[in-house]
Parts: sequence; structure tokens; C-alpha cells
Amino acid sequence: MTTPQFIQLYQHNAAAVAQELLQGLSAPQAFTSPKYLYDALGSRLFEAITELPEYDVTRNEAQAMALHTPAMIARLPSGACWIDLGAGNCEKAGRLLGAFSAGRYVAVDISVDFLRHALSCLQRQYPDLPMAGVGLDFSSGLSLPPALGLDPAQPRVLFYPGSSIGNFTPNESLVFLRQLHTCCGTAPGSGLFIGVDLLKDPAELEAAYDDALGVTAAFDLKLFLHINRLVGSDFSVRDLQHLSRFNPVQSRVEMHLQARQTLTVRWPGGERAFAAGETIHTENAYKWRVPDFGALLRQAGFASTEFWTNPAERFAVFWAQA
Ligand code: AVI
Repeated sequence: MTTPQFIQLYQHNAAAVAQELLQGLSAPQAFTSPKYLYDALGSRLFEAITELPEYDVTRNEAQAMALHTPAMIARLPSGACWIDLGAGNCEKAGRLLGAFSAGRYVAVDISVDFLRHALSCLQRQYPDLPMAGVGLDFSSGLSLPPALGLDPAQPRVLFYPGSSIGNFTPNESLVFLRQLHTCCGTAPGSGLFIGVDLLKDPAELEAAYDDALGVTAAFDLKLFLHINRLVGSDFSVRDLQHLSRFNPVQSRVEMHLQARQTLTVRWPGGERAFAAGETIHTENAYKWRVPDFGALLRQAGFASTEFWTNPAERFAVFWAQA
């Protein structure tokens, strides 16, 4: 059995994190980056969200992949190096690796410590598959470390499931997709395998981001417990309520936290007053139409695209050949 290689590139810079957060919280329309939703409790709450009746994104993607595996196998290069972006518990790739006969598996996530356990389990399942874990925050740019020793002659499959691309604006998506195109390298057959949640009824979308049990509200509110730890602020989650709104012009669901009454939040060296009803914008989830996302992939440099959906056509999985 081979053992996974681990490379940690992301270094937490407390001052830079605090500066970024406080800049957003001080803006006329206060905002925070969705990446801060995912501390240990946030990641568990997100896993719970994926089980909710209102949030079908994860189930629809799994259905689309399971249903079309033979057609996908026919397109994706065999023996490729799979590069799993935002691998988390490596569960999605774990389900596919057998079917797609990969030549190497590289899991990328912000923390290599988080990947350690998942990769060790996966290695037992695929004892002969060379594996590596890379700790990298690719939300602000993706370039893979030379220490990985990627073989330029081996095709690469970049795997970006879960519609995480939906948390970027279309412009940010284009920039990011261009970086992914570059990361595909030059070996023939390489490409990007990416999941995208599709535009649907606004009422259903709003419910998906504001479920009856209040799990998404807890996920959103808990962000401020994390922010209190990161910047020393004194947000009380009881002063805020969670909102989900569909913005038809931007084709996105917006999550906001709204001040229940006038409040002032303080942190070392500063403060911010919020009027009753004022909001902090915490996340966007863009919902795409298939032709628009295909066009975006081609604009990013991908030569050809193909897609498969679940039967209800609520989620699409694209294969974009570099
Ligand atoms: C991770 N990401 C794709 C989820 C989404 O649907 O935008 C995060 C999420 N936020 C609220 N519910 C789920």
C-alpha cells in the first residue's frame, strides 16, 4: 500500500483575515466572504443542510453522476490524475475513483489536517493509487505546487463538484475557470468535471436557503460566532435574523443577516452601528442556465463542453475538455 503525500501551503494570517473581515463589515452594504462559514461547526451544519428536504443540490448532483456514469467514463481520460478541489471528506471522489480508473488522486482543501484522516481512509480503499493532499486556499487563486511533481504527460481531470462555483460572481467564476484551464496542463484529454446548480422556481430556491428546521439559519448565524473569534467583535447572534432572497436580475440567491433592532457592534479599535432592518450580506449562490454556463466555460478557454443532468433537470454536471 502506498502512503499519501501531504503538502501544506495555506498559512493562517490572523492580521490579514481580520483586515479583510473588518473592511467588509464597515462597507455601506456590510458583507462577509462565504469562506468564513466553514469552521468546524459550520462544516457540520453544511453537511446537515445537504440532508434537508428543501436543499436538493447534493442529491441531484449524485443522481446525475450515478445515472450517467457510463457516458461520463466514455469521455473522461483513463489513468488521469484526479485533482479534487475542495475535497473535504473526499466522499464524492471516493465514490467515483473506482469507476473512472484514475492514475493518481490529489485532494486540495484549505487544511491538510482535515484531509489527513479522509485520505488515509481512501488509501485503504484504493491501496495502489498514489495520493496526495494539498492544504491550499484556492478561493483567491489556484496554482498547484511544483512539490507535487505532476507529470506533464499524464492527463488531468480537475474535479469541482457541489456547485461551489455558484458562490462566485460570474466575473470571479471566469477568472477562476481560466486558472483551472491553465491547471489542466497540456496532456491530451485533460479537462474539468464540474457540478452546477441550475436556475429554478424562486420560491423553491428561497426555501432551499431558508429551510423550515432553521438549519441554514443556524449555519448563517454561526458565522458571527466565528467572526467574533477571528476579530474580537461582540456580535450577538440573537440580535440578527437570517434571510434568503432570490435576486432575479443577478440570478442568485442571497443570504443576509438582518439586524432585529438598532445595534452597535464593537471590536478592538472600531465599531459599526446597524439600523433596525439593515443587513450583512453573507453569501451568494448563483443559479445558472446550461447554455450560459457552457458559454462561460468556452470563454475561459475550454475547447468543448458536454453536460448531463438529473432527470428533473435541476442540476448539471459539465465535462469541459481543455
Ligand atoms: C457550498 N455551496 C455550494 C452551498 C450553496 O448551495 O451555495 C453553500 C450553502 N449555503 C447555504 N446552503 C448551502
